[in-house]
Amino acid sequence: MHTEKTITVTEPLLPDLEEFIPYLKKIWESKWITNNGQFHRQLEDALAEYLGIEYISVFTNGTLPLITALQALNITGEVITTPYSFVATTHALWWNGIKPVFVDIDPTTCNLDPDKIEAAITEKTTAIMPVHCYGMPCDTERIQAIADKYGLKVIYDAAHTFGVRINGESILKAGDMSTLSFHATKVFNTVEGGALVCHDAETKKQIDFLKNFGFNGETCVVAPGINSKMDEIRAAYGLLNLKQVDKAIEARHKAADYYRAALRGVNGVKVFEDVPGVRHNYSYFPILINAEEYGMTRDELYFKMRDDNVLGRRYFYPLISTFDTYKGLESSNPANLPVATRIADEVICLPMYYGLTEGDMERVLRCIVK
Ligand code: T4K
Repeated sequence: MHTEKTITVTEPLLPDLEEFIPYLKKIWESKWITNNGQFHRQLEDALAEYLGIEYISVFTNGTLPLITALQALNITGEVITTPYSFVATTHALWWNGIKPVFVDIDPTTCNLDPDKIEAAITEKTTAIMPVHCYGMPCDTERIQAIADKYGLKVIYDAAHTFGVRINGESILKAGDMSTLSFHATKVFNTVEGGALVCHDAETKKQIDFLKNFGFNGETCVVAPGINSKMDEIRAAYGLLNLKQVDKAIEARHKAADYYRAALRGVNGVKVFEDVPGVRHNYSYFPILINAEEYGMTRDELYFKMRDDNVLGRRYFYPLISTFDTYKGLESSNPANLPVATRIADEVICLPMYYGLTEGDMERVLRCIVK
């Protein structure tokens, strides 16, 4: 029987409860609890300022902004995307009747490999939907150059990328649009929540119509919209969490350094290093297990950790391309995706969150370092 507490892959960053009560009182007094209320508006302004961008629309989760971005940009036909992500990325295409075309990933970033994108473009391709996996930046310049050459839109699934900057600039400035997730398991959370980032006022207006059934005013519906508005309680919670997100990222940075110092020399274990010029957010801490060199497979280690009550997660195994809905697609053939297939078989994300102690990390490391 276990005597030590369970260490999960993450724990949510929670606002101070006492500080939250006055916000709830304001909501109760106003009786305005959703539909573009005061805290919803304040959260959009505060996020734009924090993230260093101009136009952001908050949503009720991180999946609906993906679906909405595809609608707002009229994307049809085929879209090039990565199989190495959470399944929501590809589901968003499917829900829009778009065919996903999977392209392999670069082993240094776990993101779409720009060298392999052009070969997958056909006359039906209308967009590229990359993911900044684990918050590691895609090669945005090369992806944009390919998009420009072929007249394609680029929508980044930036669900993992809250607060990531390259040479001081928000990564959310890349592409035509970027989406964020504010799920409980993310660096910044609003319990459930998300956002869609665009680059001009007219597009934001269109997105705001789309997230409110397409309504422009009381009686006019301008487009077949959906309901994905964030309510006032979660917007207020988000305002409070935003105040402590830098502190949380700093704590994650320290934890990442601690893990890396202990794991760098371990045979068969690969850690990912920081990229110069990038402000990382340490949203996940993936390691790769080379079974031959390490002397144990990833799954053997994963279950050994579970036996010690350390719940790492195999994000992102299995690959999206192996799920029933997608496995019949030509691009899902594992021969087309050798790097993604290998990394999905080697990855474990170690526990990583604000509040993770050195004692917790020592317990994690005891499972891995022999
Ligand atoms: N695009 C990408 C690239 C994404 O990664 C995601 C979501 C999306 C799009 C879609 O965004 P959302 O629509 O979800 O906003 C989690 C999350 O549910 C999901 O948001 C996330 N990516 C995905 C990578 O992971 P699970 O099924 O692994 O979560 P779960 O419930 O097993 O939780 C993991 C651990 O977190 C638990 O063992 C303990 C801890 N936890 C979790 C929750 C929910 C808590 O301590 N408290 C909690 O309330 O999917």
